[in-house]
Amino acid sequence: MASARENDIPIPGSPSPVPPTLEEPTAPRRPLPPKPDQDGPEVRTPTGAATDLPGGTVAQQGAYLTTAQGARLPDTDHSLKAGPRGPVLLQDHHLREKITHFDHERIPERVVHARGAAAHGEFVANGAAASVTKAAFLQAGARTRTFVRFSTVLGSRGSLDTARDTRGFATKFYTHEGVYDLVGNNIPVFFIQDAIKFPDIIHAGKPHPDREIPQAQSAHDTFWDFVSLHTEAQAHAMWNMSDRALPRSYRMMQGFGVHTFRLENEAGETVLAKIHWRPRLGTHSLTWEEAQLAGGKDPDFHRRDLADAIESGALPEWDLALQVFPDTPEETFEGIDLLDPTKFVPEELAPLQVVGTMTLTSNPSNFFAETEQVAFHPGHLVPGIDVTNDPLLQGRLFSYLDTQISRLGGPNFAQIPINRPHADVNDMLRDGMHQTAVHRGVAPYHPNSLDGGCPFLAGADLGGFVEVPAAVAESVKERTKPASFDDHFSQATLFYRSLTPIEQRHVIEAYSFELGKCYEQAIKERQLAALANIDEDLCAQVAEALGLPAPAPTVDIADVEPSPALRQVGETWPVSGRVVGILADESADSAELIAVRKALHAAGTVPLLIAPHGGMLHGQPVQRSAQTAASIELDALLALGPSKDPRTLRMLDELFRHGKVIAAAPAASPMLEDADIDLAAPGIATGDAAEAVTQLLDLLGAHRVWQRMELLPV
Ligand code: HDD
Repeated sequence: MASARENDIPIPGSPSPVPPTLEEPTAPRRPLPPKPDQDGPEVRTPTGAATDLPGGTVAQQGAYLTTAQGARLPDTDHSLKAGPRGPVLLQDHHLREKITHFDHERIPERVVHARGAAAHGEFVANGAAASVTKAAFLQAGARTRTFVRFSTVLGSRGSLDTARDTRGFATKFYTHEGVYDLVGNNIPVFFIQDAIKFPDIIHAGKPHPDREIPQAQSAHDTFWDFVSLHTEAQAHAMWNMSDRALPRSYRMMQGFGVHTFRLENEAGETVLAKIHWRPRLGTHSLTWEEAQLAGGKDPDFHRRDLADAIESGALPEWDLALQVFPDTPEETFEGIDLLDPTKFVPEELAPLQVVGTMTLTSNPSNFFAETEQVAFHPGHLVPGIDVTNDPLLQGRLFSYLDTQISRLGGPNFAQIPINRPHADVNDMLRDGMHQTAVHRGVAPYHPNSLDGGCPFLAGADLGGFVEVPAAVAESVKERTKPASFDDHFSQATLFYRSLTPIEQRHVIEAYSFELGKCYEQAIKERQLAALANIDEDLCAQVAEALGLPAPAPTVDIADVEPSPALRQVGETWPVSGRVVGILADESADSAELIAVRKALHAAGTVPLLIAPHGGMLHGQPVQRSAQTAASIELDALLALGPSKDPRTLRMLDELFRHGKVIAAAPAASPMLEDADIDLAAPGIATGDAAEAVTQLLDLLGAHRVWQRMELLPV
């Protein structure tokens, strides 16, 4: 190639057109192998043998940078130009490949549940479910790999974690009978009774289409317009106004399959069942102020919490439990229509029977490959678990498959490593966008003789999924619903009246806030009219906050038997994984500092050392400085030393108002006084450091100092 162009007009001082010398690559280093428990599911051929298809589990091979075609590259920082100051050449294949791929890096976010976080885990069955279902993964001792994705519903992929919202709790069980997906929420009831209304409720909850605000919130006119007009949404809205919509952590959330499912055992007997996840750490929430602070200070609050807890070894655990009902033709239990997804069955009426435990054991290696590309579907079922005619569930059976086709770019999303079954796959689905399997044979049709009749059909005796032959009542085709679906208020009343006074106060504040953010008077009045049919006192208090008259009920308010199991206050729970700040400065006694840190570790909590500056304090690594510490990430604080930093005093004030345990060694007491904290208030532990730690751990079990919160003004 000619390097000098003889006819060029010389430009004084121009650099020589000789290409820059390429630097040697740094010492080759093999990419880190994935952790053993983070491997993608194995790739299986039709005969069941693991293949070595490229791209299965490890995306990077070799130590050198290559093109997508495997050609090694000497430079990826300079595009190919006609001279150092010349235009870029179209022939630069590497530039075009790199930019083109980048241009297409994003896929459409999920239309709902776009923001989420996930982890790998394992489920171990205790065998208690064997009498009601033949599902292999629920038989005694069965161990099954899982992948769980938690999510908010309304916000976009980059929105905050701590929005007031329902949370998704979707679990993929990689069973040897095929994938089973339990695609649930942290609230056991749903907004609507028929899937045909799903686009409506979601359009109402999403940001307004003109300005695309507000993001990830229900405190706006369209949401309350829909909910107040469409009273079947009142029960779910009530849960959303409660602390349930502000989980402290994904690790401290219940999960519900919501619908009633039909289970079948080996003998062909069936029962109806609701499926629950119960967190071993208890069900805990943020306060509304904490949630709002976290939204600004740490929008990744829940994502970080989950990943950090797993990384620190505080592995989250849930028991899987069933509520079992007789499979009667009426499909009701104690007067509750089991096909109505706006209704739940109180635990006092149908106790939860634990059938196994799931532990989340590792974080994803790559967010996009796993958390973003995982595809759940309530129709991914295994023998022993079948659907019912719940009209919401029936519509979901269509929607989830359909949505993956646009979200994941075609019908072959089951071949993406995170979605691959851990069972032999031998389907007759062929070709299509992103086909990565190399199918053999000539006869992907049934019956065939050319491939020896393969693949063969399997009846129930060979582990085939055979739908339960549930009776279908003879009827006429009509767009309607059963009369039992008409009760829209009684379960909202049941939920509200089951709460403790402090939880009820939070509900009143939440309605007042949300409706206070609406502009339309008519919407506020209509929602007050709905509240009047739920609980008159609730309605009166919200009306007062809005400065509106409280309407009278238009129906007889249900006479309910409260369900104490719905309360989040009043019990004690393990403190494992709880975050305890240790506030100290140079004046701290180093032996004491080490001792309290050890004691907090030993109790299973995660201590965070907060010092005036970063770096080290008495040989201990400092995790937060006065500048980076935030009250929202602490479940409790142990103050060993004084501070006059206004940011620390503000943090103390927030901790106090949010009902967090505060323990203070003698040297820290004056600081508490500076922050106007009453040392005699409930949940303030004093004494020497060792004594303060003991008291702190004891108080932490209740999650918050509820007595203090009850005393504080609203
Ligand atoms: Fe849904 C996602 C839970 C009703 C349509 N849904 C989605 C996710 C969860 C739920 C947890 C996120 C899964 C993930 O992490 O990838 N959805 C529920 C529950 C419902 C429910 C518990 C009621 C009991 N959903 C529902 C209806 C429809 C949908 C009635 C449509 C008719 N849901 C979808 C969807 C999504 C989805 C559009 C978006 C992304 C996806 O499916 O994979 O198909």
